Amino acid sequence: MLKGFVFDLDGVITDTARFHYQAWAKIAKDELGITINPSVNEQLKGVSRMDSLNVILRFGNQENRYTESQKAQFATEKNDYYISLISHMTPSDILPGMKQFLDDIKAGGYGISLASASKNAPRILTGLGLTDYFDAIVDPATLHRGKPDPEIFARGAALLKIAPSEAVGLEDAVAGIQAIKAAGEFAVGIGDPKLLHQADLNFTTTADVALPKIVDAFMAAHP
Ligand code: G16
Ligand code: MG
Repeated sequence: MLKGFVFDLDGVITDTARFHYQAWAKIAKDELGITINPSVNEQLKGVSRMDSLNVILRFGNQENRYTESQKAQFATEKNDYYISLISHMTPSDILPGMKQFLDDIKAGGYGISLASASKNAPRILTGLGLTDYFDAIVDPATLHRGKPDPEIFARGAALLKIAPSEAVGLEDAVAGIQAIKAAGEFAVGIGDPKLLHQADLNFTTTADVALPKIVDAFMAAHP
């Protein structure tokens, strides 16, 4: 029986990727002398802060140039700038259709949790005015491994006190869909269906996401 929904944040509820990109582009240029491009940006989605920095250093062939404490300093600087960018977020930054979808699942009595790799997720939900919809938020600082490891989505269901087989996970990234499937949950992909072909059900954009379609597909998969 379907009992709850576990949400990714960036790319599903709001588009923070553009702010991550803006902040990383500035730090990369000013501090590392590396000019990043949109293809690097794709590799940062859903990836933790420190792993994102490592992706950028690898891209600039500077993998072993800095000490861990220097790297921590760059990551802090990026985060300070990122926080200044997201501080202006409002409910108008919710992706199309997602407020209505959250209202529908709340009205349906389902549990709702957040499985975001971002340590800034609670702050972002506050800006969007969505905090009260969430029964639980996974704290990414307590995780051992990032997506595609199932840990974050498994925790998202556990916090709702439901079994993975009773949960739907929503994701826009390939690694996220893999994490949902590995956790034993029903995967809803949002984005290019070719890219997200491992999902159990796909919507091309957030505006298309509809609760009845998810319930039907979930029930068909759990006869
Ligand atoms: C998000 C973004 C990633 C970011 C990560 C950590 O993941 O997609 O680009 O690096 O969070 O964010 P922070 O530096 O704020 O802790 P998700 O899981 O919401 O897609
Ligand atoms: Mg995402």
